Amino acid sequence: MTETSKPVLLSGIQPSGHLCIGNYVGALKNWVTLQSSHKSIFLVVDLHALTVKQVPSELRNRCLSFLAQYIACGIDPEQSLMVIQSHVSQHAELSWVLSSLTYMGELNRMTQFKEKSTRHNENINAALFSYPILMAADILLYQADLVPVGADQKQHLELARDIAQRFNHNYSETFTVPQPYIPKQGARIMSLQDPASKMSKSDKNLNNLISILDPPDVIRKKIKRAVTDSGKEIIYQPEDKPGLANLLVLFSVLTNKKIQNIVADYQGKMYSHLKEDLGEIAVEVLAPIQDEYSKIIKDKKYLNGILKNGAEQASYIARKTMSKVYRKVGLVPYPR
Ligand code: AQP
Repeated sequence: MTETSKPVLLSGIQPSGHLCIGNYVGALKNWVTLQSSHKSIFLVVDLHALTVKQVPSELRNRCLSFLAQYIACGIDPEQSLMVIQSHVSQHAELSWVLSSLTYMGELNRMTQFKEKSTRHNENINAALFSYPILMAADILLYQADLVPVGADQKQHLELARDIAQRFNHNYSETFTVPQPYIPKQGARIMSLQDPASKMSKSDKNLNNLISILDPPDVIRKKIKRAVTDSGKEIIYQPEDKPGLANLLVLFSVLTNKKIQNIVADYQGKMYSHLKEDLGEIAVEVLAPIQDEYSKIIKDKKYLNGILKNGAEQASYIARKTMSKVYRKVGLVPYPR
């Protein structure tokens, strides 16, 4: 397959909190698998991060840190574009146009808005509400065919598809209607202390998540302390034993072993055995990533080179899409 005939893959993560094992399993790991068969663009979506309060200097550092973690996890800068969202101004421009095609009722139905406005009830701002429109713009700007995400983003992706179809219907064929790629397993890793909630990278309780950069002892300790039920038997029953089921899912995605085989291996053993082994497995998966990260993060020239190249190539595609969009909706072209 030639570079130009490859389907376009786009995904992004907002630089908030600590990139966690949920993001790794639900998103990053799949980006790495899919990058060679696609023309891939991976975003650090910094404009999205503004929907919750940020400390500016920390946000700035986190953008570079996330980029370095993408590379340490296996994203190849020779193969894929890596872009900071705010470096391509067309994201915000397209978002404005698409907001004129999105209904309040649609945004009102978004469960992430409901969940985040409960979590950040001191700051329920308009951007938090219109976040899915900016996400649609991120995707449609690059005519993405495939968008790998965790299960929590499925609803936003469906909205992006609806908006694309609406635009195409109103103004003629313009946008590719994107397909979601949701992993069969690991699409929703749960919080370690509260297995009824999703593991989230900006959770204030750091015991709820395993950060990609957590030191080995911290990883072991967090898994050891993960909430499970008071039973003894190791079986996979997400309804009755959600904490244990979450650990089994993690075990399975990190080792590529089937859950039923893991359950069989641990017959007659205790939860503590499973937790101990899972702690070692997580350390083994994350240690090489951490080593790589510690080298990359020091090389600001290398990182800036990747960002410059990413912004230039992404802007080229984005300008093409935007001039088409502005023309179709009836705006006057810039005089030449
Ligand atoms: N627990 C999870 N299990 C599997 N996948 C997950 N993702 C997030 N949490 C899990 C996926 O990781 C990507 C990150 O997307 P995002 O940065 O836009 O934020 P999010 O979906 O709101 O993720 P977080 O971790 O919950 O961020 P915070 O706490 O900062 O809001 C997406 O592909 C997501 O599906």
